Amino acid sequence: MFRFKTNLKPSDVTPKAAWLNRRALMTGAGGAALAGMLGGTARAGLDAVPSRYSTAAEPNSLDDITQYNNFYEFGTRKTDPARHAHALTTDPWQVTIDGLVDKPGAYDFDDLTSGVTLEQRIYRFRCVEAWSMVIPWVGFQLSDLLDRVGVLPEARYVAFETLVRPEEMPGQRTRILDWPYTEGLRLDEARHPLTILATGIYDEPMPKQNGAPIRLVVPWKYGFKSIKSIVRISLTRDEPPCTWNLLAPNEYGFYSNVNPNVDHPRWSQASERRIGGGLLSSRQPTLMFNGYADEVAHLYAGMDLTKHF
Ligand SMILES: Nc1nc2c(c(=O)[nH]1)N[C@H]1C(S)=C(S)[C@@H](COP(=O)(O)O)O[C@H]1N2
Ligand SMILES: [Mo]
Repeated sequence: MFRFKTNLKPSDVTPKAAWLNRRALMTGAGGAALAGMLGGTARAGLDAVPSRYSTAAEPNSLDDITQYNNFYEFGTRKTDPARHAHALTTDPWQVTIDGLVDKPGAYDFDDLTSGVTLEQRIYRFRCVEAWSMVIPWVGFQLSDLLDRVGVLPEARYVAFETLVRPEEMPGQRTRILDWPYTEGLRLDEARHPLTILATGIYDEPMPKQNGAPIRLVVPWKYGFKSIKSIVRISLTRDEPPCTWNLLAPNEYGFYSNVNPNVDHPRWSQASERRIGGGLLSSRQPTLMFNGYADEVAHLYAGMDLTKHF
């Protein structure tokens, strides 16, 4: 059985309904008084206040988040991952960390996650296809892991690889992509506090269709940078190969920062469709760096973002 190790008390990450109710309560008039009356429950709720990096935007439902996915290892339709990912074996799971590090090795998932503080990070998530969601990830900063394995001074990039297991991943029995799916970040992007390795959503271990047991989340970049089901992390001197960038470099840049002013060659990036049932579904303007400009714009100071898209 897959075991989910967390340092959070169960009360810290609550199911959506309870969390939303509590938040409404806390922000409503008289919320403080009510919270006092509710005693233990309300106290636990205070512990669950989103981290300073969380958005106040309304999270999507677990249904939205787990039924509309991109995970080409399981097929190219949005419904394929939910249909096929249950077959993926995620325990045991090892992540090889190699390249320019002090402590290379094959690390068990449990070793990677034991002793780390898991946080709830409610992030906007913007796919390059111009749809978006708000997702309450559970995870830890990639920088914590980099510190633990010790990055050598020559390292300038971090490369990531997804599992290759065609027996369990039907999409990998086709040549739609060149497997393994790979991605990469500049080291300063990888070390940025917004960059996390996520191991859950809401209070659940990572659903398989979302990249169990561990995936990257870089909220200011288009979704394809947030590589799923990671089995290798390498510290490199040179810019690593990235699946979509190699496939169509004029369409998908190495950086792929969300940018409403730089259109995809085949569609506008100025706005996005927020996934959500019924009336919640809406068209909205896309924000520079997906709304994280205050935190990350300095990483790209002086760069021509139309050239380094
Ligand atoms: N290994 C792997 N990682 C991947 C993908 C993929 O096909 N394979 N798709 C990417 C794309 S295009 C997006 S938008 C997000 C979708 O994440 P979600 O399904 O959890 O919303 O995963 C990204 N990570
Ligand atoms: Mo995407």
